[in-house]
Amino acid sequence: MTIAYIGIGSNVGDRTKFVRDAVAALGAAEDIEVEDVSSLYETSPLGGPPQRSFVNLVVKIDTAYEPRALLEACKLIEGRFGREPSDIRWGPRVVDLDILLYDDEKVNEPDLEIPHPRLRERKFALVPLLEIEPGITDPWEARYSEALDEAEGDVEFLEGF
Ligand code: PH2
Ligand code: MG
Ligand code: MG
Repeated sequence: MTIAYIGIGSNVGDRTKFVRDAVAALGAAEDIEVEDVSSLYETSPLGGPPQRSFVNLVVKIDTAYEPRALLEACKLIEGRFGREPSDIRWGPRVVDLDILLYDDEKVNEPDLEIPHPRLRERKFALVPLLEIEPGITDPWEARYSEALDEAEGDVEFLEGF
């Protein structure tokens, strides 16, 4: 089993219900155990067209899936929420599940990069990650807390999980 962190976001419809249901769907997957969940945050949209603010959170999981199988599990969950693979990049989405970290592994493939390549730049991912894991480092041992000052976006506490 391996510890991994998944970032979840929604900016369509009942955003808090969608992110909560996505956490439940992760936990229901055969080879995933949910270890911890951050609070829910309301966050300003980064990138893409003008769009509604997001609700974001981060989930810590323990998983028997290899990174590729974990990506497939995340995509399957997105599909069940009605998300189409062709949705506009960085556009509005019912639910988005992104692998942020997978133990201290590095993956560099066209459709799968771990650590998530924009994690250091995005407060909507960093703030919930650091809430559950204040001292967390990347695979090169650099602390994510040091990226917070220069990261982008506005993040407001919304409610506990
Ligand atoms: N996801 C994106 C692009 N921009 N902005 C916020 N605040 N939260 C997100 O989850 C988000 C985003 C691409 O997946
Ligand atoms: Mg995303
Ligand atoms: Mg995604």
